[in-house]
Amino acid sequence: MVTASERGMRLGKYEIGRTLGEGNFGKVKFARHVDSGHPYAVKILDRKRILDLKIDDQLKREIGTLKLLKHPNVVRLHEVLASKTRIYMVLEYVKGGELFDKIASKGRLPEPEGRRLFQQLVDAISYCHSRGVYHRDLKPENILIDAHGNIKISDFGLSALPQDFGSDGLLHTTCGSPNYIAPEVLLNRGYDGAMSDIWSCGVILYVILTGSLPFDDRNMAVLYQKIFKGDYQTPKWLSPGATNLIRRILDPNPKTRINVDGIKADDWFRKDYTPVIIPYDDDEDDTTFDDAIVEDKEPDEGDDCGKKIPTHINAFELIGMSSYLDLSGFFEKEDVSGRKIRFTSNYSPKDLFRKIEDIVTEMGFQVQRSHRKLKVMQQQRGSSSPKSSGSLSVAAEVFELGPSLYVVELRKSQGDSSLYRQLCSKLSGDLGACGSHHLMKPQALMPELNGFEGKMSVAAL
Ligand code: ISQ
Repeated sequence: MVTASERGMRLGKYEIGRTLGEGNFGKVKFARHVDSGHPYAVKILDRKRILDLKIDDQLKREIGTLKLLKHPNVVRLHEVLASKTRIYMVLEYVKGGELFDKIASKGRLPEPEGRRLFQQLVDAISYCHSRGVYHRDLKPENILIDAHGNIKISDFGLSALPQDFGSDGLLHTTCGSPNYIAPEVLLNRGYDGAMSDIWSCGVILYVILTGSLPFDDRNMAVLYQKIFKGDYQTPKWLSPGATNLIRRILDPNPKTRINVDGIKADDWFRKDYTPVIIPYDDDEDDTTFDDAIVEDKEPDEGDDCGKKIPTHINAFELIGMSSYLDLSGFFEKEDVSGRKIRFTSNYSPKDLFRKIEDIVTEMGFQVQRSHRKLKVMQQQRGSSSPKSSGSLSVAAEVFELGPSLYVVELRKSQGDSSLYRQLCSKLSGDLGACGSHHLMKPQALMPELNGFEGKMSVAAL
């Protein structure tokens, strides 16, 4: 439904309509080009948040790469616009909805239909990987179905933004829904983006063909164990070809896991396979890709209205002009997964909570301890008024994966995202498992140690 505030909102040459979804990094709204009448989807990013995370350069690079991705099974980025406060990614509009909804309503797909979609998925990731772009958050919600029943992958490249490449050149991450995440990603010790995307494709193939998740459990520790072990069941009725390919993909060891070329050579995969032909790129779109500054007349963006900004300034030059940093709300609406950080640790839960207390104290917070709670406060420099305070409330949960291997999950329930981010990097840096241990051999979980939970409140006054 189009709400009153959205109706008639203009963004340059686009009329903005209803909200299509809320994914990682922001809301996506329907838009129509006023001259051509062509439909688009517009992803709205908050510029302050991007600055605060110091990912403006990275976003610039990602967008530069995303503009070059032109594959029939990847949602196309048409144009990037910016206002004073926001960045707008004008994307191809995909009409059919999410693959997730299709499976949820119709159940598993017949094998030939599932194979056709999987072939498109593999074609798309193979194309993006060959251009150095990794998805890292592949799941049915990111896979849209167009009006012809073909897949279109959204959010390619974007989920890598808030994380860093470590000094080992591998991606390091901590977020995301675990069901689709490769074991090496959950272990957060650096991973190959291509191989972890392949794992997610294997989970998706399983979901498409069976209608259920290969790895699932209400108990997070058990879920992690299953993922680390590659412990899943295949229904007896699934064809041997599909069973075999899924087994080769859901190999917990990324070094022995089948790669894209292996998948493309697989007999089950090759049945009725017509590789996608990439349309000839006449570069027509590139000439209109100049990042443009727009005035958006969204009612809640009064500060943008009425200001004439020259359209020839690159949107990212404008971002660079601002030095004001404010992380507030970065994860709140748009990046739900950003509220949650996971890392593995070799410290025991008791030591973890003690060390968390030590670290936040060292960071200048005052800690008040109560039953299963740490309340931490800090006097901000130059601030005496409670009005300028930031506060943070974080729940910390520790799951045992095996002897001396734990997953720490930090979840911000409310408060200052800048503080939260600082805290998360410090805690995961200081307490995270070092690369010296190997993937733990699965052990029986000790129920009394399983699923520790504590709460930590941090407030900067
Ligand atoms: C394109 N069309 C519809 C919905 C979308 C959601 C996210 C990204 C692109 C989209």
